[in-house]
Amino acid sequence: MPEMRHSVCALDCPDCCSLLVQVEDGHGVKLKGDPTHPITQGFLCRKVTDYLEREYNPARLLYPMKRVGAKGEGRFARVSWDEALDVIAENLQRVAREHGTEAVLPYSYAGTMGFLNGAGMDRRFFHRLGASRLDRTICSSAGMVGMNEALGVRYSTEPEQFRHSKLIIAWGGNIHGTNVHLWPFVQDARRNEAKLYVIDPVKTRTGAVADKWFPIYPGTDLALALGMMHVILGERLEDAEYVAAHTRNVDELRRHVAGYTPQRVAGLTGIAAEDIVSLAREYATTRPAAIRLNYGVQRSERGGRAIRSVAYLPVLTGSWKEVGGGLQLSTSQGFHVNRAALEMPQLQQRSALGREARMLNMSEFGRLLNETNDPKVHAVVVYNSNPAAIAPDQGAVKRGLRREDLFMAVLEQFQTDTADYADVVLPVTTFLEHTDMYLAYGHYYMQMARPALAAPGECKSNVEIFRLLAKRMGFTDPCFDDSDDDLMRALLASEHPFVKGITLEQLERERFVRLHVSPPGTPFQPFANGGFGTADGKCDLAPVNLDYVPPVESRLGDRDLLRQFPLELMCSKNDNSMNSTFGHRDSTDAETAELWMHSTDAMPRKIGSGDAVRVYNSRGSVIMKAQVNGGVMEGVVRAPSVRWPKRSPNGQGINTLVGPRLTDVGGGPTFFSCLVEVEKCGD
Ligand SMILES: Nc1nc2c(c(=O)[nH]1)N[C@H]1C(S)=C(S)[C@@H](COP(=O)(O)OP(=O)(O)OC[C@H]3O[C@@H](n4cnc5c(=O)[nH]c(N)nc54)[C@H](O)[C@@H]3O)O[C@H]1N2
Ligand SMILES: Nc1nc2c(c(=O)[nH]1)N[C@H]1C(S)=C(S)[C@@H](COP(=O)(O)OP(=O)(O)OC[C@H]3O[C@@H](n4cnc5c(=O)[nH]c(N)nc54)[C@H](O)[C@@H]3O)O[C@H]1N2
Ligand code: SF4
Ligand SMILES: [Mo]
Repeated sequence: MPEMRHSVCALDCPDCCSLLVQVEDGHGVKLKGDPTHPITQGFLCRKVTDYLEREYNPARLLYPMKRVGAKGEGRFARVSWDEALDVIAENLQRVAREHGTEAVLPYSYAGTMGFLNGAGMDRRFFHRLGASRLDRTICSSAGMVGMNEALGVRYSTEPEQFRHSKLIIAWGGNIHGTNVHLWPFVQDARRNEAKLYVIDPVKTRTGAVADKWFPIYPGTDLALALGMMHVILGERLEDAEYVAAHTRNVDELRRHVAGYTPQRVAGLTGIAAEDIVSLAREYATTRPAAIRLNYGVQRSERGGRAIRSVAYLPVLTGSWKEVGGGLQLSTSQGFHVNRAALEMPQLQQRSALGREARMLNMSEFGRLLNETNDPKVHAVVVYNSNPAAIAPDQGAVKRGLRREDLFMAVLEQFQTDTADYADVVLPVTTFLEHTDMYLAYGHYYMQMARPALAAPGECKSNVEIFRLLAKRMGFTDPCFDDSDDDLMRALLASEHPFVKGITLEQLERERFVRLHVSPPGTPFQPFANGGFGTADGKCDLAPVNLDYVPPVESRLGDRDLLRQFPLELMCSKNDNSMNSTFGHRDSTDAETAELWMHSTDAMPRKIGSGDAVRVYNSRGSVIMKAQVNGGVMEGVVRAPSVRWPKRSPNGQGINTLVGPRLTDVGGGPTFFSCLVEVEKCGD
């Protein structure tokens, strides 16, 4: 029998799979999905099935290094851990002394979803230092605000319940590509005659196999939801009893949506009026109906309010009463662990200006590096992220990273574009090599994992690195001696009923533990009897700020911009990679070099599949390879993302084209409100 060790996939994916590593002579030879995990169900996505390629890749960073070339050039020399940590500590202390502690900025996101390595010792370290705090908005903050505005709390339908649905709507979500462990439940439902509809400007893998694909103009979901509510409320298809008992202000909403007739909404969304009417009727009368709302919708200028309006739909129809009804955006809020005990915000130091350390928005990284003053950012520590590839307004980001008066340390597994700009690079472990505890944002099982494989070279975990740095900085607080187990126990010390009673021993023994969201064997139905997260438990339907306004960068937006840059760019997720994480792979590089086009847009530009094209707007240009493949609606181009910029012919990545504008609420980036023009290279 081969030895099988357990681990948990730490990538930024809703599925948070439980996995098994087959080990021979201490060497991992194969990864498999854990057959006993109710959501993983024994399989992994392709990118992680191949993860050992990454684990043992000769390009893995194995030793600390310091820069010997120019910033961005990527020339480094090996140094000892002692020297690397000394250089970082000296520079952070120097910056703090000369400019104040707020001149230091951590930059991190979800390279690992683990609590300890994602938001553990690092948070303690930067609080204790008094560094600027980072507002982590890059992915989901607009949607979070939209959900909070609608429901007051962000609980979601469990994936297991989708098998009971009779109508599933993937709304701005590519289930098969980005959330593949929901797919078996969708297929179960379809075997039971459920329909799957997809609302997306792109014919994704999911759209291609759905019962119907509704191509929608980017950034117009708010209009579609208002149009559907027009039909539902106009034809009295709402669940009057549920609405009367558990909502407020439905009459105001009814008056508001009266103006959003199917004809008007058809003009705004590109979906035919009769399709809007039949979609609304079918949604309201098919029981149960579930919406898988994903994050695509909220990466546009009006994205937050769009999420809020979609979240009203299952409230109006009373769909939350049914097993297999409701809506899923994210399950993460169910994980009511004791984050304060882990992150220790009480360590925060007052800044030299006598205030609480300021909060800086990571989606504005370019602006932060180039324009922010009082104090200017003089030191950045990057971990779990690759901002030179993934942050908007890439030109500004890179200009900032080239600043000679900026000190930067990067904790990485691979030599990313960001690492090329570092003064010091520290090699870190992968999730297969360190201990961590995990939430999920696509199910309700908590998990933990011990190292399954030995760390290669001199790699250390983020947790260990921040422990060591704390010592170097002279922080004597005992919390910097906490072991990984201490951190996990702190996290589990929660009084919330969803978590209370779950122990480290139980997680270690059972691998995954369902949160106590409902009694064992019963479905979690957060709003079956109302109970929204508002003061009086009612969902407020008042249509405040719920008028449709087109994104500036869209086909109904700024006329002048549109004349110059008539195509809407969707730089959405690539099916076989994970943001920029697999950018070292040739297969990923090839997939993320493609630009999908509609033949109607390609023809007048004399572009055919395989042609090198220049995609550009006022912010820059990116060289890609055209694919005229019927995968997008007219007027839309798609770039499966995110390619490593340094692998593209002119060194510019797709986010060079994405502007700095933020979403309506939540301060999120607007990756999917981006106008471009395309021309054939050489013309
Ligand atoms: N394979 C793979 N899986 C991933 C990731 C990955 O990079 N690759 N990334 C992970 C991360 S970080 C996240 S946040 C999740 C995100 O998971 P998803 O939200 O499913 O992914 P996105 O590609 O951001 O957006 C989904 C879809 O929204 C569509 N879309 C764009 N604009 C609009 C719009 O205005 N209206 C509508 N209706 N649709 C629109 C896009 O075309 C896209 O197909 O996936 C995670 N899983
Ligand atoms: N054009 C475009 N841009 C996007 C998006 C898009 O759809 N299109 N999506 C946006 C979204 S939703 C998100 S969430 C962000 C994601 O942006 P990021 O969170 O920056 O994600 P990745 O690009 O995957 O980079 C994660 C990095 O963390 C490293 N890493 C992994 N584990 C560890 C660890 O334990 N320690 C350390 N120190 N490093 C580790 C990996 O090697 C990798 O380089 O990108 C955003 N940018
Ligand atoms: S990336 Fe997602 S689907 Fe793939 S193994 Fe990890 S958690 Fe599972
Ligand atoms: Mo994300």
